[in-house]
Amino acid sequence: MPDRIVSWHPSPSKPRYTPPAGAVDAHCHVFGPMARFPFSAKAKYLPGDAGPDMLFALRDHLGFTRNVIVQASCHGTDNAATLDAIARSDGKARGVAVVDPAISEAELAALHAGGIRGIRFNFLKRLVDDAPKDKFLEVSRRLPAGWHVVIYFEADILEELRPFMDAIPVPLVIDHMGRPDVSQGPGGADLKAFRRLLDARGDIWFKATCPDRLDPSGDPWNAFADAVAPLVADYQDRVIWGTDWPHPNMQDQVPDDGHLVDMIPRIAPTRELQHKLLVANPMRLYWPEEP
Ligand code: 0GY
Repeated sequence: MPDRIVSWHPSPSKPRYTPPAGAVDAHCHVFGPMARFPFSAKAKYLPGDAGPDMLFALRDHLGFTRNVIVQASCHGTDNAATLDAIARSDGKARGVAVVDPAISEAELAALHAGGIRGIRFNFLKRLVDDAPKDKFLEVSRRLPAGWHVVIYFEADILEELRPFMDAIPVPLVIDHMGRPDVSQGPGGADLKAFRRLLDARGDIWFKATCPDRLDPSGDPWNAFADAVAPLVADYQDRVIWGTDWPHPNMQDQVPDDGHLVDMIPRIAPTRELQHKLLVANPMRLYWPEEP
């Protein structure tokens, strides 16, 4: 068996920034534990165990209250590990599943009962073998009320995906802003194209996440801060934030989660913006029944 990969920081620093009460880490994952929740035979990486106890300890350490757990590709379409983590969260976690597009209505209802509020379509060729747009569209028309679709793609296929995204009949949430080249700056071609996408529909949301993935200049990720702050300001009612812990595939450049939290006031400089980013917006998407 290949070595299992550890892609998270062993002892993240305590952030200097204190999130508002009720803050949501709206993009994170769990891995295993493998003995209970084996990884998919099609997984493109084999991570170490990073289960719910570790996730909730990090949540508390960073000053957050809730998590949105996104099914990672290493678990394929078996959402058992994600559902188990949600079940252990005492109502403080909800999730996004990855499903076989042939999933039945009864199975979707069971996912809803387990705290799932959306499904994820992953278009990264290094992570998944295929991404059948026609089947994705079909299942997106049968989702439980209030669900959304999360899409993960890289900037070079944004235009190609436009007709597909336009046809999805529920709100869209774009992972990591569609991975723009942030070194182009806030007016660069990638972020301009992303703004055109956001302007096309009022129900496209995005995650202002992953300076560690998007900014090769490294911590403290100045290019990310410069490029992303104007986007957060201009689309402040449809942006959410997350750690991306346990940082799949980042084993060569493991970020310090405390430093990731310290990016928040740089991309959302006012308390009002921070409250939207960390509380009001993710609550509308994931806990809409709460006032
Ligand atoms: C992420 C990023 C990655 C991996 C996954 O599902 C996944 O395996 O999401 C990645 O390698 O870019 O969104 O956390």
